[in-house]
Amino acid sequence: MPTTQHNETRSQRAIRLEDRFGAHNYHPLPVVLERGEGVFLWDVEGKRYYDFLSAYSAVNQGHCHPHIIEALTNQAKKLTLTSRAFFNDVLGEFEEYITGYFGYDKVLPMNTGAEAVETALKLARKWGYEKKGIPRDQARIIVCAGNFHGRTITIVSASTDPDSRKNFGPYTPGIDVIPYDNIPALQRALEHPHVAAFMVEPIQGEAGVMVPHHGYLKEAYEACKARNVLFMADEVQTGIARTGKLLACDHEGVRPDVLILGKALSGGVLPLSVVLADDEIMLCIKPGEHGSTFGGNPLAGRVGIAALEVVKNEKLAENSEQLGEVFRNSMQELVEEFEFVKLVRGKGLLNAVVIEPRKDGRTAWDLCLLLAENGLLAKPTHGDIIRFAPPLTIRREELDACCAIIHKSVKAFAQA
Ligand code: IF1
Repeated sequence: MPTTQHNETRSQRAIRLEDRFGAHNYHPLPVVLERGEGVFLWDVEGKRYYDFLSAYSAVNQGHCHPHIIEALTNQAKKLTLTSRAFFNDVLGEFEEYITGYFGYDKVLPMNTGAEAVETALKLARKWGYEKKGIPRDQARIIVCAGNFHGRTITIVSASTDPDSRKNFGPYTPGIDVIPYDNIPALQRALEHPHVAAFMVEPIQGEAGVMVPHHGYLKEAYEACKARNVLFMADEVQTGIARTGKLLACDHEGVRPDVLILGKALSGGVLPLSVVLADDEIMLCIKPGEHGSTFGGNPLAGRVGIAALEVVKNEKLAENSEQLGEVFRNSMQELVEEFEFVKLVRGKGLLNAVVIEPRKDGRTAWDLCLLLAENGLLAKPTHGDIIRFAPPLTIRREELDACCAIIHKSVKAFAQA
């Protein structure tokens, strides 16, 4: 099978191979990357970019962070996987470290964010039947319109995004959808006696960095407590210092009953996700009732400890808070100067800019192509929203350079 064609670049070859041999479940920007270090990525032609997507907030600690890579390589030479059929010498250490770090009794380790979300849903239902006394198979879970919690059948059963759910039915029952950032709607949904949990993103990432009013999380938490319903926070994208606090819930002093983490829990080095909860909830799952082949493997355990150490040692939450302000102020100048730059919103270094499509049909996608040409990688979501989320290790002078690239690109986009 010929795998090279005459006078094609390395980028063209990589894109051709993916098109021919890979499923077409993504539409990437035409950039082929081969190396990452800190806030930088290099493509196969050697061009350097600032990474302003951070693999959807999985690389908060920067690409290939030396402390994390050292933990990975040291453990990889010793033992990578035992399965949970046996104990290993890392899992207990990781569990003690992460439960102390976030302040919960217990942790259930998984791999992807979706698996952690599914784990939380199963935990909520089990708790609902065995502790709250909900009649068998009658438990309900409340979610918000505009949510993104992953791509399993149950999770897309909760989705309001046609692309995520169309033609994947039949859908999982027992899910109630309410508007985001709407306490009266939540209170009405909580009147149902069989609600086990309310699962919510503290800031909706995929929906376009939708930041609810200050107090929403606290009011929602209290409404749930008044009805003996679990408040479950999906912090897969907003957690691990991304929004300027260790957790987005920390902005309102809310301690979720069930906390879901993923992505940057490993610094983007390998899949690692967890569910954290106290004994009354977590011990509803008994031996043999849930698990996964790779869940709790020693390699992920060492990487997870190292990744969380970096967050603390390098004060990533503080940096995210400070530089997020700088970034939004710089973007606000563009909002004031260009009518097609509608608004900037976000918290910490999770931000989005809304770009109105131009009369000639050019959209946020075309602006992202210009940004890439100018050395900055970002990708639009839902057509007109560009999410800007650099690694939290970014320095002030690097952020200033990136704001200059964005200003330059928007100006060129306006003139084209
Ligand atoms: C894709 C989106 C972001 C998440 C939250 C759970 C998960 C995610 C809040 C599931 C995952 C990823 C999935 C990835 C792109 C990215 C994404 F655009 F899809 F929606 F970040 F906004 N909860 N988000 O954001 O975690 O199973 O992926 O490890 O599917 O294209 P996962």
